Amino acid sequence: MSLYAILDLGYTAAADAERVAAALLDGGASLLQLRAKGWELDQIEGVARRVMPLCETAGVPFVLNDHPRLAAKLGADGVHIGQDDGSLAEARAIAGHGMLIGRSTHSLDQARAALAEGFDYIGFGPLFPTPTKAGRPAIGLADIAAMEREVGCRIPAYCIGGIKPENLDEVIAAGARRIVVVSALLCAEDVRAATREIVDRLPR
Ligand code: TZP
Ligand code: MG
Repeated sequence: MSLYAILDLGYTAAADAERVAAALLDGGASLLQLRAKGWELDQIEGVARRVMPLCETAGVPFVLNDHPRLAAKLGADGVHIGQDDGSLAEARAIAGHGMLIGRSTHSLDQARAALAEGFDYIGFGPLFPTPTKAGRPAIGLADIAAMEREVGCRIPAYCIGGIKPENLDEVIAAGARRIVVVSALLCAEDVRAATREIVDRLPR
């Protein structure tokens, strides 16, 4: 089981990006995304250029949220797009072949559709209400098992949204095999220790 960490500039100051990314990587994250909602492209580029070498050294893919063109310019390993960010074909035409392209999904039907379209991986959630995506209804845990059977066995599927140490066992028991954790890591006093604690609790 693996942990996908998101360095979200809504939580982490740009000046702290390298320190926090290093802590997430050192804690055992297997994938790292830079998420910077509402930030100017040149600011995002600056942060990405500081974080990417850390990912490269750690051997962890670097994924950029939302911006296929910038992901291509940076030579990122991946780009992540939402339901309203156009088709895979459009993103692929911009990002090029060889780049991982992930899709946010918020239901079993959307997860099935992302698999059929050919996305490299999906996010599935939010499982629980979360301040990181305020206003987005929680989908609960009931569909995780079916999603894993139909989609997660074909492409990596990362359960996301409100996952924290207190509910991790419940999420795993519901059938999740990969998870994303954002605020529970970025708001921790010791980001490396919080990351390590979650990674160590994931079944091998
Ligand atoms: N997509 C669905 S839920 C979510 C995103 C980006 C936020 C997850 O953040 P947190 O803080 O782990 O709930
Ligand atoms: Mg998006």
